[in-house]
Amino acid sequence: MKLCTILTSAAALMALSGAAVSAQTLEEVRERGYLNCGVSPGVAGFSNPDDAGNWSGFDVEVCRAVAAAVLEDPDAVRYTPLSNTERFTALQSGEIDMLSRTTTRTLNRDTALGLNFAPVMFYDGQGFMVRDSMDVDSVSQLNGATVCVSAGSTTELNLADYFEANGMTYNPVRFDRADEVLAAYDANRCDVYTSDRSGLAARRLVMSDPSEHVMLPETISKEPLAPAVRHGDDQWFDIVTWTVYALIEAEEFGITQDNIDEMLASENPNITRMLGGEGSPVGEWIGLDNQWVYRAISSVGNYGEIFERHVGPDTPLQIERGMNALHTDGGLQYAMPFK
Ligand SMILES: N[C@@H](CCC(=O)N[C@@H](CS)C(=O)NCC(=O)O)C(=O)O
Repeated sequence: MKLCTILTSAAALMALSGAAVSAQTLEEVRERGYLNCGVSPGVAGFSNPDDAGNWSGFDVEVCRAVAAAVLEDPDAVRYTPLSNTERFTALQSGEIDMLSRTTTRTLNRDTALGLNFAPVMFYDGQGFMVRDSMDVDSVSQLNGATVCVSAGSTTELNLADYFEANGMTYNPVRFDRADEVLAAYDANRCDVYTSDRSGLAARRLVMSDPSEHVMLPETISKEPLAPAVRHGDDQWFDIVTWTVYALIEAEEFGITQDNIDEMLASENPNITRMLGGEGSPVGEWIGLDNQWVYRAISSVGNYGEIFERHVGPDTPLQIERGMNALHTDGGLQYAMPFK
């Protein structure tokens, strides 16, 4: 049996028992007084602790928005840094209440691993980074290359599929932790570093000399990155799902962290209903108070604000909105209606 099959079967067993761990996540979180959120262990722009241990980033904002919605306090979160290989068992075993961590939604994870995925926060794809000095400008020139890759990721499988499909060979150098992958590539142990394009942009920032490395043009996969919860708790799944939609819907309506109080008096009933204005059913429907959407948005801003603050063109990551633009701007971000 291949190693990945063994890992998948073990995780599937955990998933079956995990579903019974808690169908009452909301109650547990309330009693505990804080949310347990699983994140990446230090990826610039996505989830990074500062010297005082305060976490920030695009993925962290989702945890904060959920904590604001359910606990009335965006700071009521404990962050658990998890590697690619640790993340699913942490969720299945109940160690964390949700995972917000550059995690791709796939069939295997959504079914056999016992997870439910909230809406996609970041549409990404797998890319390749090489040294400029290699004088390579396409993946097609990488036949026989040594490739640094993170274990337990979609990256590993995409890499194998792509090279096989194109009749090329490669030597994989795998590590459990992404910082080991980065260190090995930075130390010249591999010709190539492959990961989600956003992850490569983040990792390049902390290389010894970022200017030495270039991203190849090919994107070889779809990596829809989404928060996840475990199977078996529909209400909790609804809360995380609709908190993400609230952030996107807020951008669609032009509701920002700054203008949200003026928006409460909007003439548009769709806006006042969503923000919990008089007679709004949004709290009753989801099992929270009526201000849960208001608190999520006022705590972290709308989707576009979060994007610009952590990963957008004016940040060190310099990522364009691209597929992550609103559907009205030609992108894929589209919130379901709050009615
Ligand atoms: N999206 C892919 C790849 C995830 C991934 O490798 N993310 C990197 C981004 S650089 C990460 O979080 N690394 C942190 C770590 O594993 O320590 C998946 O879900 O398998």
